[in-house]
Amino acid sequence: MITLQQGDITKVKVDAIVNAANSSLLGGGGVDGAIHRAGGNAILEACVKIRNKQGSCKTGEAVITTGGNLPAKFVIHTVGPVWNGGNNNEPQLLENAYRNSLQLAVDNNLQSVAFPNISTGIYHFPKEIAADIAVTAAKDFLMKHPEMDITFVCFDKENYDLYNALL
Ligand code: AR6
Repeated sequence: MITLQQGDITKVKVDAIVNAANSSLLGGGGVDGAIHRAGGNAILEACVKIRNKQGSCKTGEAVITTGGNLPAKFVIHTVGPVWNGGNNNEPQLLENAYRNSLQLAVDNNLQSVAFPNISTGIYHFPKEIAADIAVTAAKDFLMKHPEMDITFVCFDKENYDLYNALL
């Protein structure tokens, strides 16, 4: 099942929300900043532990932490690509970010996952291409895992309208 809503992902009560993080995992602006602010220090502490163990999180990969004070139980931190013209594997890396986040949810026996529009803010990925990649990745994943509930949480109306047309 795929659900679409417009709003703030930090308010969404699902098993895991996905964070559009950077490879440092130490927080930043945009949705990353909002998630760390709303979820509290437990999330950052968990990120620091992961970094100490594995180093940074590569683009397209994902890690999981507690949701801290969020209504969501967990946060899956993934790193989308910075848009750099489109000939630097950006589409594949964005698809990897969605797919690896969903796989990590399944590996942790989670059923409901909410995504922001990864890479379409500070990382400047064109929204229309990104929406197509996100929806295609979600539909592909649901073929193998029909029990999953995937929600797209769009912050801005432009993204909401793009997803609405695709879904
Ligand atoms: N809920 C849902 N979506 C949000 C929220 C929110 N509270 N706040 C922003 N968005 P961005 P990126 C949307 O810039 O492009 C950070 O500094 C926003 O409108 O958060 O992947 C990281 O640390 C946009 O559609 O992430 C990285 O350094 C989408 O979330 C870098 O930004 C993603 O925008 C990652 O850049």
